[in-house]
Amino acid sequence: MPFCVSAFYAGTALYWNVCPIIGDGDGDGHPEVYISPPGSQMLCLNGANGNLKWGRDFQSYIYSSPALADIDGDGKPELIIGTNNNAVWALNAEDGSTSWVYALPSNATGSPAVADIDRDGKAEVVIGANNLKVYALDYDF
Ligand SMILES: [Ca+2]
Ligand SMILES: [Ca+2]
Ligand SMILES: [Ca+2]
Repeated sequence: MPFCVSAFYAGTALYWNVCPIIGDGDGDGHPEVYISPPGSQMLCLNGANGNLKWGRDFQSYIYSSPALADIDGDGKPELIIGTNNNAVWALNAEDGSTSWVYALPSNATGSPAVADIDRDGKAEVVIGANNLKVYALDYDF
């Protein structure tokens, strides 16, 4: 069952709403929890005990809930997020290192979705931005 973390200003205005994603990002057969708490960090937690496996600060707000998928076809999942400094990141889900980063013309405030939308056998990353446009990124850019 999906769950999200919401933060509110004093009163009722929504301040932040992010949803973690759970999956086996390092291939050891045990799930990790990937979440960006309010701020600029992405955290990978041990799904069994909540211990931090890795964390990374993007120096920019993350309003984006992450996606976990093998977008380059190497058998290992990438963690995909958008950041408020106009970037879409694909991270090595095992250690948080950068696989690639793509610059958008606007803040990547949406949450990415991954699917093979052109049916070429390779996944695209689709994400909405603050300029009210939706971008589909091909891995082979
Ligand atoms: Ca794991
Ligand atoms: Ca991969
Ligand atoms: Ca495709």
